[in-house]
Amino acid sequence: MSTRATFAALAALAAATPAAAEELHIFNWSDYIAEDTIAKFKAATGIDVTYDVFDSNEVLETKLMAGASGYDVVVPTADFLTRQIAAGVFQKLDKSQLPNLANMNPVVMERAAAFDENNDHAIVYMWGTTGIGYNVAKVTEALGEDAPTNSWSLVFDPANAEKLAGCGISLLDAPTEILAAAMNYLGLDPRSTEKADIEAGAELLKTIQPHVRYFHSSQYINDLANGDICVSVGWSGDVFQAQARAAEAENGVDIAYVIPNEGALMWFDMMAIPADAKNPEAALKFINFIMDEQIAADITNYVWYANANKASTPLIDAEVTSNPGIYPSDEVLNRLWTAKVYDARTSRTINRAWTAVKTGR
Ligand code: SPD
Repeated sequence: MSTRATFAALAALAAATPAAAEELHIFNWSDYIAEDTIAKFKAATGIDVTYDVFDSNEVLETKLMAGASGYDVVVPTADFLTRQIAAGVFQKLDKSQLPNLANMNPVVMERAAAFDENNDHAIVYMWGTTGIGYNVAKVTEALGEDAPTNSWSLVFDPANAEKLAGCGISLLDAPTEILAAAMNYLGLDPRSTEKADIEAGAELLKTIQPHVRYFHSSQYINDLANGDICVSVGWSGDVFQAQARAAEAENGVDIAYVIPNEGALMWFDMMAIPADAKNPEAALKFINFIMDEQIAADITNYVWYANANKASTPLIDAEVTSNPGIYPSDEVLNRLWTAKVYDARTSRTINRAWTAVKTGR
């Protein structure tokens, strides 16, 4: 074949071969998206998605700080995001590519802007609280009709924890959150960075540690739903998913979620694009897609976490919008605190204290 004929044959082959599909790599929390969201994104854009999950900010942060995570969109919680922005982990969002920003709730976005000035690097994905999920029948059986289900004393009072140990207590493996809840229970500022306060929280947790079945941040959904544990300090939507799974299984397990009277953490999970993302254009398309009012409503209806998309509110099921554990009343909102952004020294204190709690030493 002549050289000219070879080129012609190669050109014809190239024209016949479809271009490789664009790819997007996403790293999000487990149990945090509707079943069809990714398929709908692919149908709308033709972009192939690799979707991986995690259940710990610390795990995500370790990957991001090491660089070259391989992800185009990640979803850190706002207080972790602030530290990561300072470390240069994220690129600024090109807001001209995000027309659906008009759908977002300005009040929630403003709260999130406390962690990322002007919302320059990240958009709220979902938000929620860290409270207590419990098996109504088993808690009554262990503690009686007067069980203090509206109070952190349900788990943080060692006498109660001891009585609940048989049916199973789990705590999130989320040091910053559990230590803050313990400090709050002791009447200390849950946002305190004083070593003595953090250590006091740890001492309290050590008193209940022998009664804790495990520290884990995703296993409790199924375990609560199946009746394998009876009390979890967990994330709002995850507890409601446990409730829904039990109802679907018709196994007679009744799960409730409570934001304790003493107050609780309110947090925001944020979509952001790593500075070294390989496909920032597709990442922006994905973030814009999530801000579509129907897509945001579909996710909230599936995972039972509140979103920050005002336009989606009429599309959310009434049983979700009217649920005070998902959309708390103003009175309850006033009892919620937001996380402190810890400096490196405080983070070390927290990590040491947490290791001591988990090992009981
Ligand atoms: N299964 C989804 C859980 C999302 C939890 N986000 C983390 C909040 C941390 N404060």
